[in-house]
Amino acid sequence: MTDLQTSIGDFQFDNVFMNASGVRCYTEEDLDALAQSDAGTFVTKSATQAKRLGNPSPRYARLELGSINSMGLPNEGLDYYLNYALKFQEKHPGQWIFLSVAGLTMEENLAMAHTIEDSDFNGLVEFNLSCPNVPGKPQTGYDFDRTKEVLTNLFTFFTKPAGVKLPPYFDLAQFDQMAAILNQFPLQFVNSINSLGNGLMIDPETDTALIKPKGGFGGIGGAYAKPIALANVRAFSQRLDPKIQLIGTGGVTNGRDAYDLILAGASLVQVGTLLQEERPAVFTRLSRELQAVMQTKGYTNLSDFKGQLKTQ
Ligand code: RRO
Repeated sequence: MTDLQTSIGDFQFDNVFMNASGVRCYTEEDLDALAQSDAGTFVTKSATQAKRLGNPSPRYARLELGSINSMGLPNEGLDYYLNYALKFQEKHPGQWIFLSVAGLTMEENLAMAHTIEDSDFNGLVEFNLSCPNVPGKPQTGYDFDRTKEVLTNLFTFFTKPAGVKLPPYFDLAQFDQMAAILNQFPLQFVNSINSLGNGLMIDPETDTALIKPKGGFGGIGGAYAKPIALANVRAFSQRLDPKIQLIGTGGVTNGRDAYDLILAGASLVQVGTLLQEERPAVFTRLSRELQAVMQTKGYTNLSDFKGQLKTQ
């Protein structure tokens, strides 16, 4: 048997795949479909305290090798996702999900963290420090001092298992600086990467930007992101305290892509653009393809190759 079981800290999952936050996880119906799929777990759409409608449409476009989006953090508000999670955990003891939160200010993040801390939620919390698409709001993850301040304030009171979703970095000094900060906090995981922020694509027929918000600027996902995601997962796995596990997100279009993220050090693999395009049945295909790659290598467990990238 080729086993895709994995874990983050004490949380065990039967399958290494899950959705990337934002993709098919907006409504209860979306979340139920993820729960019923072959994904090992799932994460809710990044929440703000209050419901948000997000940016004007068109705000997502399919591209030749991926996607561009500027959704602008549309979501039903934290209470909606927290209530869903509480109902889910009651119905499915022994299964754990992720709640994603993305406050527009530090105060909002801390307020949401208090709400979760005071609740009976027993899963993991992903603090999204990397939303690229809210006009006038720079990504926290690109401001190292601010990231440290947010985490310092958070961990004065937050005791539930938590991690951060990071933007892609492109300079080795950035990995050094960010890892040095993250290593100071009791994080269970780091999720790399969010979309490649502020790309631009143009419709050749009309010479018009493909999406409407922000003059056409939006986050790029899909195959375009693969080498950047691999490098970010690898760079953090080399720098983070081994207690902080990696979730690899970006550029998965087949089982081999997931295998590569695991080789680079990922303990869970998130699927964004491909899930948007292929719906939750994609987890069945990806699982089969990853198992096939493992079989050709003679591996039966993810631990047989996780983090074992060879270099020349
Ligand atoms: O909602 C979005 O526009 C969005 C978010 Br919060 C994010 O973290 N990443 C992304 O590509 N889009």
